[in-house]
Amino acid sequence: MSKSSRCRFARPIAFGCSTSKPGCFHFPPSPLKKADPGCANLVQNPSFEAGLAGWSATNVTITDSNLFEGTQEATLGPNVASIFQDIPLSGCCDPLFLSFNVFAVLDNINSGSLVVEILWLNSDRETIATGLRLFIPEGRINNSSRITYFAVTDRPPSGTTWARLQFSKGAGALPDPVKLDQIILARASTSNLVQNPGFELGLTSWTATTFVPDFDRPYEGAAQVHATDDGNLYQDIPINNLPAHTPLLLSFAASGGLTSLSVQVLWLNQAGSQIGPPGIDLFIPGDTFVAQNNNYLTYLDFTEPAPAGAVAARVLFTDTIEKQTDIFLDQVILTGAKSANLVQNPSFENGLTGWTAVNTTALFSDQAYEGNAVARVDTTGGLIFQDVLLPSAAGHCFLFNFGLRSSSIGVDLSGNTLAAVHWLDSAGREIGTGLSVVVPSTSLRAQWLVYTGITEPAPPGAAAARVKFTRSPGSPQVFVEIDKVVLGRLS
Ligand SMILES: [Ca+2]
Ligand SMILES: [Ca+2]
Ligand SMILES: [Ca+2]
Repeated sequence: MSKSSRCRFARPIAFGCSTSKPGCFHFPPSPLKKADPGCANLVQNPSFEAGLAGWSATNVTITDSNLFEGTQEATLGPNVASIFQDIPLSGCCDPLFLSFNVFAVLDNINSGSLVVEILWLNSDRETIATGLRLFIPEGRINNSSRITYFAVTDRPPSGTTWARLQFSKGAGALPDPVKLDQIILARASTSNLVQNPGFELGLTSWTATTFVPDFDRPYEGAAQVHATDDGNLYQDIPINNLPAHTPLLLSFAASGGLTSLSVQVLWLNQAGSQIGPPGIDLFIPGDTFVAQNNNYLTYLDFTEPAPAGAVAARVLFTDTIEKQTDIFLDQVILTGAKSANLVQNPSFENGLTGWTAVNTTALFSDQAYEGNAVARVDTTGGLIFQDVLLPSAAGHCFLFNFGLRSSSIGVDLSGNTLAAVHWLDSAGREIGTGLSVVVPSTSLRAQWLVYTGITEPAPPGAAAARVKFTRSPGSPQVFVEIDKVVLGRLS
């Protein structure tokens, strides 16, 4: 047995255990260990539903107040704290896509900073390179709204057999604990194609009117961009080194006042002219940003496959100031992907077309997560689902993403919402569950929450995915809204 294959069965439960080989931790396979993680979520116990099993943690406890997903979450701190997990990588060297959700305890006034790292390790569990180092400045994680982060690593160097995913928290103003939940790490098709994606080099590689660099508590790093007037910001990103007709994944973070934002991915030909309709065309109303209490809201979507002749993708942000306010942007991600968003009428802009609903209506909203309409589930409970055709799905994993909020403020309860992806055979019969996301009643604060998951590989015979949301009754008058449902292939 080779060194690397022996190490791949090790578990990073604790340091200092007996080991026959320095640096290589020999533990029996844990019940949490997946046989071959493949394209699925590579993180073991990613939502802390089994406490800290699979994680190595210092000053981290498991808590259950104001949850994001499931019944438990990790709370880092007070003061400094860290948590990490070593993840075996079967087959080198795809970049990895990362997502996680952070929040502060209710009486938190200023959390410490958070550093999120992905380190590439060799078979002896020695660090050979850094794949990602994301810095979230002190005070950005607060109790006014949750943030779902997205990031993509570099391509790991050859010899990488493990990825170490690590969160380290600095001390803030007490009480300063940071809550962490719903961690996703999955294979991506490419690393981030955007140059200077987090504006750490100001406007280098970008073309901007009115947007200027800004350094006040960004989403990540030490810089963001800021506009106080109508304007736009764009970057043209070569895609002619990708296979023809490649779809792309776009993500970004935005915050601001009463300022609406249009976000497009446009296809450019060799002459630099736009061809075909936009690959992505999103609209975020100004009132939506206001409702987030000046904290960042993140987005993720897939383009249609690039049209013939496309050599570049232009990522274009256009802001419209509705009153004398402003807008901030940070962390723009564009990677190759393997499908468009497969959901029909994903943002309810065409009412409930394509969806089957009970006690759920589509309606116009000034505070839609995206566009001008949302699906609203009644206070008595209700459901909505769509069967999404999946061409050649078997063995592939799908990224699932949606925005959800309730009208609840304070202690009013919204009921539980269960979101899931079920596999269907060609006769429309359910043949398995790909993913289940539990949105607990207590997690909702009248703001948009961004949920993301990765399904398990689709089983043989899977011809469609049933994307469904089911909500139990909450307090009278408290409804739940769902918007912009995404199901597509990262890799
Ligand atoms: Ca959880
Ligand atoms: Ca930044
Ligand atoms: Ca919408």
